[in-house]
Amino acid sequence: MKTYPMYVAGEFTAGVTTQMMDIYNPATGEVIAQVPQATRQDMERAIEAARNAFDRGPWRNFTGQQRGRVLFKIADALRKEAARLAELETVNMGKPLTESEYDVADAVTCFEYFGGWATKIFGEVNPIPDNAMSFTLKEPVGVCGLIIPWNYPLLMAAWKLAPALAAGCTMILKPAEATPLTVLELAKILDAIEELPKGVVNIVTGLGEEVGAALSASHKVDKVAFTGSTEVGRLIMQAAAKSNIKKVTLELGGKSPNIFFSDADFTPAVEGALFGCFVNQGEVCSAGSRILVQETIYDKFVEAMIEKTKTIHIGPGLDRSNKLGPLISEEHLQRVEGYVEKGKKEGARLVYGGKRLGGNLAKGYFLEPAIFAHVTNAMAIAQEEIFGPVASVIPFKDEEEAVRLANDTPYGLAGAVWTRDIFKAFRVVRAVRAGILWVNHMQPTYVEAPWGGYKQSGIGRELGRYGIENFLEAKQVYINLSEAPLGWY
Ligand code: TAP
Repeated sequence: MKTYPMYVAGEFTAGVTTQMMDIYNPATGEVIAQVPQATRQDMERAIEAARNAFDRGPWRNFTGQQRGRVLFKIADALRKEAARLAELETVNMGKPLTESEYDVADAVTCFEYFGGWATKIFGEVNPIPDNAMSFTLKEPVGVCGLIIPWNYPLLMAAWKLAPALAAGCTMILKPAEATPLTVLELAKILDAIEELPKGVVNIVTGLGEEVGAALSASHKVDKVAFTGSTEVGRLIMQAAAKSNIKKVTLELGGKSPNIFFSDADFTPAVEGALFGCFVNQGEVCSAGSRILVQETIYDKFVEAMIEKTKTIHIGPGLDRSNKLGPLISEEHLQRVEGYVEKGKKEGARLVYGGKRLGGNLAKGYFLEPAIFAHVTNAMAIAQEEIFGPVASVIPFKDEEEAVRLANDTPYGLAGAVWTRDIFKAFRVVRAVRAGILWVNHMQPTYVEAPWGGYKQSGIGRELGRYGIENFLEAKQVYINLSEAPLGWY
């Protein structure tokens, strides 16, 4: 079994207590590695290293070109390791290998994209009326805590590390306790890049409630960028408020509507409903888990969803024929099964799946995708984020009702609309209060385009121009050009 150290102040370390945590393969339930279970003391050391690297290190004075080159080198090194990293991601997280391959490729693109931004950070001249000049400088926000979830381990790390590095920040990354392995492999890549000063990136493994909480409560951290549940996002905001009013960006949960009008292209629409909800085992913040279908095609649509779902192979992600892997853990599987039971009790009709798989998959955390029909939007399965392959199919009468149902949720991360009528599509796009709207597709995500939510799905945006702005402060500079005395007194 492999043991991974964490990465603090440019050194690989086991931490002060050398206590380790077991890391599992969710397809088999076996322990595959051990990583340090860091303490608050370890976290403080990492914060100190990042603080020191920001306040006294050379990184902050690197030119944009120098920082950009570091990012390009990370991208190149990641690309060379892509096959190995994708396999490790699948073994640790469970997702099908093809999806891990996409994730690693997207992580490479993310470092390249933000590498390009490093040379394009500039402020503007402000048109003030007096004989003076005002301009804005963009400066790195400082020491950043980056806290990420387990559903896209390496990719979520890239989404945060790449813009923070491009901006000139220093950072402490805390991966989710279940999935630290690809991030710790990335630490080796970072360490091999000579131009990256020690202490700029620190990676601390451990429990969220301990080291994650210490990071968000620290007075020495200037910003926390978090992706995870709305519940923990709330704790992070509280910790930021109670400590030093650190900046916070939050990418939180969702319960996204995927809306199908009767004039949609039927076959792609059915596939879009399944892909939107079941990709990555449904462990996706933007999962289209509320499938709103117009009454006139409802029965035919549900029937087609069932038939297509029967063809989805479920099993270990390393076997390329499988399109659905295991859920992340036994605990999470039980939570999702709990929602299947709840849906039945609430009176929704379970028309397909929802059972744990036995036989040679019994030791892993495999669940048949579940389809609930005749769901009403008030049911818990339509309101709460399940984070598993559970589809709630809700009928609607007309456009007005579709929009009302789509917006009837505390979340506002994403949504999709399927129709051949471009005018109707655009009306729905405008009416749904969410951060990402797709038309005739669901889930494509690009590093060039902003990502984030309305309402309780978060604060701020990642990726695109917004992604770099997240890690910058704006400093307004005023230069008096008048030689005359002020004449005030
Ligand atoms: P969480 O339980 O919220 O955990 C996310 C991260 O926060 C983990 O690293 C976790 O550490 C850490 N954490 C836990 N308690 C903490 C605390 N008190 N203070 C600071 N950090 C703490 O979410 P998850 O189960 O890993 O991921 C699923 C959630 O992430 C879903 O709600 C999903 O919608 C959301 N998500 C959102 C997006 C976007 S872009 N909006 C993308 C992906 C996922 P441990 O692992 O040690 O608990």
